[in-house]
Amino acid sequence: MRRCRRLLAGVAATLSVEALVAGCDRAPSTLSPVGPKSDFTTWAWWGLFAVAAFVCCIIIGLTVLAGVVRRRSTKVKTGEGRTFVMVCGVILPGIVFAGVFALSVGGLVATSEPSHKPAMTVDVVGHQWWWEFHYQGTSAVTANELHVPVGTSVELRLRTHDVIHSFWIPQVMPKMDLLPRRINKTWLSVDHPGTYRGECAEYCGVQHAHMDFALVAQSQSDFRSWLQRQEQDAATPTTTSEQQGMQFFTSASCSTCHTIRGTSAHGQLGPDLTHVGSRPSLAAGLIPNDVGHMSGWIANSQAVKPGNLMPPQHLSPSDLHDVVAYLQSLK
Ligand code: HEC
Ligand SMILES: [Cu+2]
Repeated sequence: MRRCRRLLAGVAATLSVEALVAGCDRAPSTLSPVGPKSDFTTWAWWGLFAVAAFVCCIIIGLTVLAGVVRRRSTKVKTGEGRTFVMVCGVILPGIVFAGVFALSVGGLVATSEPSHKPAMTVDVVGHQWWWEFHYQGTSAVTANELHVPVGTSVELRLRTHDVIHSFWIPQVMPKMDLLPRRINKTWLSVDHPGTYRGECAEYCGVQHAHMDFALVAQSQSDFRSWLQRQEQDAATPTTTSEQQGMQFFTSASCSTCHTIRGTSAHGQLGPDLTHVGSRPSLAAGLIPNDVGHMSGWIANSQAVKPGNLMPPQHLSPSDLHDVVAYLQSLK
């Protein structure tokens, strides 16, 4: 009875762990692809899985057989055993490896260039620990948020501001490293509108785990109007609080690290904040973008993302209130 209860408890624990994993919707899977590049990865994954499962079944079958069937004669002709080892241990695995190799190389070649000439180019810059996107031919710069029109090939030029990072959007494209003193080129294309999570896939320091970004695929017209808004200078503050917030921002240390286009803030160390109010999250996907979280971040970002490169700022409560009101108004 006790054993039965223990077993039930074990099953319940396993189920609740599974429920937890299932509820973990932040983990995007390469097995639900939304673009031509990840289609190939998914195919390759299932292909390898099928081959591995097949081989595994044969080995289990042979093992069982060896246990069940009694050897009829104790004399084994040496030639027979050698042929078996040659075929099953060398020739068959050789064929399987050659097939998998050909599949991989074929896939790499097939997805190295898009089928259509890229319609636009985005410069991607990796920073410890956030992402910057420059839309070539426009003045738009965003942080941790890459927007693209759906069904269009987009060229990406990747570089790093500091150490090696790796750009990965599991549902859309395989990884591509960002290397010092080098520009790596790749491309992506998304089939369905939606928001897809991307992340850094190369350990790059203490906050590597909090270096996410969102890929937002939009219809052509939505994308165009989004880009037009992002190209504009920052909104002029309207309320007194917002005006004082802008005053504070441009005269305090903030402007030495952050840019707000249309003001005297031209810092380059931190994210461009020209349209920060329009972003759904802050600090590379770590916290939602609302008054409470933004205030907490500005007052002491080190408590939120320890080790990040924005030092603690010492603001009076009223300055904090005003600067948050101003930044939130920058839609
Ligand atoms: C020494 C440079 C530096 C100074 C000074 C600085 N910041 Fe930052 N700030 C950063 C960096 C770097 C980040 C990105 C941190 C990360 O996500 O890892 C950041 C992030 C932010 C973010 C979140 C942006 C986003 O899209 O995620 C806000 C808002 C912000 N800073 C506001 C301010 C304000 C307001 C001040 C002045 C009171 C200020 N910062 C001063 C470097 C600085
Ligand atoms: Cu990283």
